[in-house]
Amino acid sequence: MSQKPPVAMIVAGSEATGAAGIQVDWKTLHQLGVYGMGAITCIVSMDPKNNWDHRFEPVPPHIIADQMEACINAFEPDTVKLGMMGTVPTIDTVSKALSEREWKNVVVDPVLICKGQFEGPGAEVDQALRDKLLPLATVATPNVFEASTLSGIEVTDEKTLAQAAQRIGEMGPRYVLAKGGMELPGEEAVDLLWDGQKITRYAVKKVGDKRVNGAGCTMAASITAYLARGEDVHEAVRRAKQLVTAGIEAQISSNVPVPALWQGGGVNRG
Ligand code: PXL
Repeated sequence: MSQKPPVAMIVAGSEATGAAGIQVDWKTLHQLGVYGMGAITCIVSMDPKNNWDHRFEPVPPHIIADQMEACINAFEPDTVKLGMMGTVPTIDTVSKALSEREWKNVVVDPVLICKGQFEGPGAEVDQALRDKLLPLATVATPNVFEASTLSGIEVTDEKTLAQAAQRIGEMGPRYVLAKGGMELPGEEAVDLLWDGQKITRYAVKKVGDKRVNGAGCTMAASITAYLARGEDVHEAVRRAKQLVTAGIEAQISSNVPVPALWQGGGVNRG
C-alpha cells in the first residue's frame, strides 16, 4: 500500500460548471496530492438562458452540519478550507461545527459575491463572516472587493490593500493574504501577506488583461493543500501563486463568457 496522503476538508458552494466553488477546491487538492472531501453549503447554477446569471440555492443548515459530521468523524482532518457561505444560518452552522474541535489550518476565503451577477447576500452576512469565521482563520484570503468590504477601506492600490489586510488581521486571522489580482493597476498581479507584523509582497507578471473564473478558489485551495502537506504559510502562498499563474496560462474557454482556470495546466505536481 502506498503512503497515506494528507487530507483536507472543504466547506463551500457548488458551481456546476466546475469553474469555481467546491469543484475547483477538490480538483486543486487532487492536483497537489491531497485527499479532498467536504460539505456543500449552497448550489450555484449559471443560467445560459439569461446571460449566465447565477442562480443561488442555499443548502439547509442541518444538511451542512450532517456533511461536516460525516467528514470529521471519518477522517479527523486537521485542515479545512471555507469558501462561499451565502447566508447567516450557514455561517452559524459552520462556525459551530468548527469550534467543537481543534484545527491546525483553517483557510477562510471570504467569498462575498461570485463574479457573475449574483448580488451577494448583504451586510448581515458580511458581519457574520467578520464575527464568526475570521476569528477562526489561520489564513484569510480576501480579493480587492472583499478586502474593501470587510475592512471598510476602499482599496485602489497596494498601499490601501496593505492597510485593508492589516485591518482584517485585527478581526482575528493569524495571516491575511490580500489579493490584488487583475483589479489593481500595473503590470503585476500583486498579493500582500500580512502576518501580524509585516507585509510580504508576492508578485508575478499579469497573464493577459482579462479575468478568469476560479483564480480565487484555486489560490485558497492550493494554500490549503500545501498547509495540509506541512508547508508553512509563506511557502504555501508562494507555491500556490505559481499553480494559479500556470492555471491562468492554461485557461480553457467554454460558452460561458469568462474562461476557466485549468488546475491541471501547470507542472507543479510535486
Ligand atoms: O469565485 C467565487 C465563487 C465561489 N464559490 C461559488 C461560486 C463562486 C463564483 O461563481 O459560484 C460556489
